[in-house]
Amino acid sequence: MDNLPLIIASSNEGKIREFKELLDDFPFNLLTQPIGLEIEETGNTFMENARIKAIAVSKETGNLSLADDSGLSVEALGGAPGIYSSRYASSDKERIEKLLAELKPFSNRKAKFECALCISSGEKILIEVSGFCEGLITFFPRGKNGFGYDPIFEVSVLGETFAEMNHEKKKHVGHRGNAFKLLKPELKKLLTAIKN
Ligand code: ITT
Repeated sequence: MDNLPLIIASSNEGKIREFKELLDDFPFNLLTQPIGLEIEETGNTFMENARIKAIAVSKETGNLSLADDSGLSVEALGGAPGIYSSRYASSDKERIEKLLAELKPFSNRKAKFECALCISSGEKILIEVSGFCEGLITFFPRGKNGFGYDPIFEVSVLGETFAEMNHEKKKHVGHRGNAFKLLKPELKKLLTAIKN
């Protein structure tokens, strides 16, 4: 049997690379969403936005789709940028500079990454799970790996930023990896149900 198409409902290269690594032991034909498809993220939570993206891409392509809505919530900023993490500024560099400037007056550097994953078939939600990672916002960017806010997010227990970790380590401790740990058993059940 040919591998089942699964459309990654994202245009973020960093996320897509992580998805491909996290799903490499599944028999999917991983494809990315149609270029130029604009989806308005009108939800009030990460999960609402993940559902909106998964449904839009599945309806557009006629295949199963997997969406991720994620972001960084900073305690001293009342949870900002949160669901606005991508819209906070127009490039990774500007987002990092803006966050460090806003956080300058605060000694509380606690922050949390969240990743909401949703798999849908058309409008039908098949699986949804969330993963988290707690940490601290550094005073300066550190490390060259990853994407987005990775250089300023230090995982408390390890003392390293996501950008200082190799892919394997980020996969192990990160919010997306933690969400995938919950997704995988559900995905196995889904594949068995589809085959039978
Ligand atoms: P898609 O909607 O097309 O997937 P996006 O980048 O707009 O791409 P989101 O709306 O979910 O995705 O915004 C998430 C933002 O949060 C993302 O742009 C990064 O700035 C940040 N982010 C999410 N996961 C991250 C990670 O693992 N490391 C660093 N930053 C991350």
